[in-house]
Amino acid sequence: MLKTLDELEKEAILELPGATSEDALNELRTRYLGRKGLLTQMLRQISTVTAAEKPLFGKRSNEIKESLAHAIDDALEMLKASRKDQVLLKETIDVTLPGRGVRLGRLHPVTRVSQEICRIFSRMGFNVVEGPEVETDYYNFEALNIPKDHPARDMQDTFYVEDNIVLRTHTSPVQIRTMEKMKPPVRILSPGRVYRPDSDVSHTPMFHQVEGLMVDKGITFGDLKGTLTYFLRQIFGADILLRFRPSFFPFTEPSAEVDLRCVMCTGKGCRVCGQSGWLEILGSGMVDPAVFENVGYDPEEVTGFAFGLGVERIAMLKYGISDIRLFFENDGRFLEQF
Ligand code: 2NM
Repeated sequence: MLKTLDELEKEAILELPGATSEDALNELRTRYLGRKGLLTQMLRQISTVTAAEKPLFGKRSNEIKESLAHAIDDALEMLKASRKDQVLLKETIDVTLPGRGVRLGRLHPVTRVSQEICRIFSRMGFNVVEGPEVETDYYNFEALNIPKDHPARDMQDTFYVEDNIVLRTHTSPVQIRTMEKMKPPVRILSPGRVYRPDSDVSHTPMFHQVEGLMVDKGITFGDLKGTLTYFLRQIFGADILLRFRPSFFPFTEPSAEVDLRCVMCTGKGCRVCGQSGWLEILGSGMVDPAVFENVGYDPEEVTGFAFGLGVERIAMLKYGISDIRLFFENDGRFLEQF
């Protein structure tokens, strides 16, 4: 009987290295030391052992039980320790690695130019006013003295949402709305998105405009010239050459377009200026008395000037960009240059 006890111990010791998982070790423990385990069964046979052998049998089986239990406990401990080591190894952080740089965003060039324009006029006392992008026919056309048969009202030139509802084709409706609400003196600037169904290298169906309006007693064409000249020198530099050329708009009389001596060829004639040596930069004029009547101002009492410009166009000339669509492609290689 003692011999089989030794054999049992040897078997258990041989099996131990093969139990490499917690489950395997617990299974081993149950199989040998459990209530129905091999060693327990062996102990039940103590009755078959001679009286002389009994003390030694008992002692040996207790020793085996103890040492096996210890061996299994030790193996479990080691297993836990090595698992912890593996976790620590996997989670090691190399604190000497250089940090990942935080990529900073920036303002879109159109936003920057729009803000720059607003800042220049703010310094001259203009207040920035915004308004709706979906407008009624009245505010977009009628109040601005644009007649029912005017080509600007064509489906080809205006996005119609419904009968009498349009996407604004300019920001002038904001100025009409403001004049309806306040009495002169008025000095406002209205930046914002406008919409026209055009698409080529210099037109996109949505673009940005800034329009300005100054109304008071005694405002003259001289005020218009002085204000716009000062503004354009702030944007393009003090050494630019400007030309005020007679034009026509339904909402101003007289009207003038302002041309800038071509920044590319300095007047010699090139592709950018269409060989003319001049670049059209903005439209302007003295507000037509019919517009003042529409907002309840007395054209005998007040006069005013107004102007409108395309922000993308200014940005293109300022930075030498030849295709307006670059502003809307969201290509970082383009946008990061500003
Ligand atoms: C332009 C050119 C000339 C303009 C006129 C008005 C208003 F509402 F006062 F009548 N706002 N903007 C105007 C005048 C706009 O854009 C080329």
